[in-house]
Amino acid sequence: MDISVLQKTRYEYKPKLPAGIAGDINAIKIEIGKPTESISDHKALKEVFKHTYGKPLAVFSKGNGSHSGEYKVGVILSGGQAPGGHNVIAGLYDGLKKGNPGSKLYGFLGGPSGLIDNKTVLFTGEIIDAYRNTGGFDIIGSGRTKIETPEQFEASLETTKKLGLDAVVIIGGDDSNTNAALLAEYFMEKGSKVQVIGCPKTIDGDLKNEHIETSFGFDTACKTYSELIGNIARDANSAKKYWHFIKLMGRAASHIALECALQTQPNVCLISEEVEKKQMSLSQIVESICVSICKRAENKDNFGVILIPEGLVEFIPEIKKLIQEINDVVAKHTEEFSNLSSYIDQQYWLSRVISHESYNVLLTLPPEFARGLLADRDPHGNVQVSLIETEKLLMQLVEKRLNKLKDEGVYKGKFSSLGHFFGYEGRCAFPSNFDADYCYSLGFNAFLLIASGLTGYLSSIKNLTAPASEWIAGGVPLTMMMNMEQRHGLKKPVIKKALVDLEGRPFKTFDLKRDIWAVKTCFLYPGSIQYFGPPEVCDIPSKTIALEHNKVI
Ligand code: FBP
Repeated sequence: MDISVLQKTRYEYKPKLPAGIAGDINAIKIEIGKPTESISDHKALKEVFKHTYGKPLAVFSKGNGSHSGEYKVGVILSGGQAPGGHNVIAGLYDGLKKGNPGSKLYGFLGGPSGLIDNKTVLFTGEIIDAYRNTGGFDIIGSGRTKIETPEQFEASLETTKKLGLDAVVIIGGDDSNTNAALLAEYFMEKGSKVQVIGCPKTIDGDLKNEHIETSFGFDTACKTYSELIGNIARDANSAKKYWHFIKLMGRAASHIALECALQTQPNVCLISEEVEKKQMSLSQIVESICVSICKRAENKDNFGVILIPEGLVEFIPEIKKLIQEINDVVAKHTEEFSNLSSYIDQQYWLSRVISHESYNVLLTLPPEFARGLLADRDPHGNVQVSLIETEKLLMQLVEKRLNKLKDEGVYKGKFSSLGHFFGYEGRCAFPSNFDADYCYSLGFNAFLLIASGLTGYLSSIKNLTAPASEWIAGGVPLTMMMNMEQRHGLKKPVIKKALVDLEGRPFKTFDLKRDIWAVKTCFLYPGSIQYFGPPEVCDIPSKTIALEHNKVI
C-alpha cells in the first residue's frame, strides 16, 4: 500500500504517557475518592441510574497494583471524527497487551451499530501499527446510531455475551457518553459484569469540566482551521478586496470559533453564547458586523475576516424559538412530517402547528436557509447545523444593510464577500503532538480503569498544560457530569454541554482586544501544525486551555 512520507514518519512517533501510568504495569495504584453527585436533578438521576449513580472519582499514581489480568474488550468510535481517535485505540491495545499478551481487543464497525449488530474486527499488532498517530476514524469507521430502544440494549448485551467481552469502551462526545452511562446501567441491571468506559472525544470542545480539561481533537482541529484562516487573512490583506465570511464547525458551543479568533485575530468573531446572553436578534448581529465594515471602509480597508460559529442559529432568540417549536411538533408527528415531500408542503403544515410569531420568522428567512432548519435531525435529535449555510445568510443580509447605509450616505466603501465553511477539513488531520499524546494516554488509561473493575466512568487525563510526564490519569463517574434536559419533547438524562463561559479567561482575553481587531488589521498567521522540532513549537496546547489554566499566551 502507498503511504505518504509524513504518515510513515508519524508511525515512528512514540506518544508520551503521564509518569503515573508509565513503566511497570503492576506498579500503578488506584486511589478512590468520596461518592459524587450529578450537576443537578439528583433525585431523577438516582432513579435512572440505580446501580451506577454517584460513584467516586479515581486517580492513578505510582504504587502497588495488579493489572495483568486477561481481558476481552470491544471499542467503538462514535459520532463525528476527531483527530487522535486511532491513538486512543492504540493506547488501549498497548495497555491490554502490556497487562497480558493474551488479552484481545475487538473494534466494532461503523459506530454503535457495530455493537448492536455484532460487526467486529479483531485487532492485531499489524492493524494497529498501520494507524498509529494518524488522523481519521477509518480503522473501524464511526456512526451516529443511538442505542435507545429496549431491543437495541438487549442486542448490545447479546453481542457482549457472544464475544465473551469483559468491557466496552465508547469513544464519543456528550451524547455518546450519555449512551455509555445508560449502557453501563443496563448491563448492571441485567446482572452482566461487562464494564463500560467512555473517552472524551469531540472537536467541538464542549465535553469538558473540572476533571475533563478538554476533549480530544479540539487542539488539532483548531490549529488546522487557524492555519487556513491565517492564510485567508493574509490573502485578504494582500489583495485588499474581499470580506471573508468563515463559518467554523462546533454544533452548539463556540469554543472552536473563540480559539481560532485567539490564534488569528480576525476583524469580527461572533460568539453564540454572547448572542444568547445579550438576546441579540439577527438584525442586531448584522448591524454589529456592519459597524466593523463601515469603520474599516473609512480607512479604505475594504477587506476583512469574519468568523461565525456553526451553532449560531440556535442561539439567536427568534430562530432558537422557531427550532424548538419545529423540534417539538416534528417529535410529536414524526410520520406525518416525514410524508411531506416538498418544502412548500412542510411550510404549509408548519403554518398550522407552530406559533404565529415563529411562522413569521420562518417566512423572513431565505428558503435555502429555512430548508436547513427543517432537514432531518441526527439520531440524538440535534439540528444538523453543519448543513445550514449561516455564512451565506449573513453575507446576504450584510450586503443588503450596507446598500441601505450607502443610500443614507453613512457607508462609502466597496463590499465584496466570499463564504467559506471549515469543518470537515480539520476533523481527520494528523493529530498534533498534544492530541497524539493525550489520546494515547486516554486509551491506555481506559485499560487501567477496566483492569480496576470500574464501570460507568470516563477516562480522564488532567494537568494538560504541564509536560505530558506530569499529566494525571484517573476516572470520572459519568453520572457526575449529568443533568436532565428536554429532548424530543421529553425530560432525558444527558451529559451537560460546556458552552463558552463569558466570565472565563478565553472570552475575556478576546473581549479585551476585539474592538481594536474590528478596525485595525491585526491578523496573526499561525502556519501549519509542526510535528517535529522543539517542544515550544510542537507541543503547545490550545490557547483556550492555556488561558483556563492561567498561563500566559
Ligand atoms: P461530535 O459531537 O459527534 O464530535 O461531532 C461534532 C461535529 O463535528 C460538529 O462540529 C458538526 O456539527 C457535526 O459533527 C457534523 O456531523 P456530521 O459528521 O454527521 O456531518
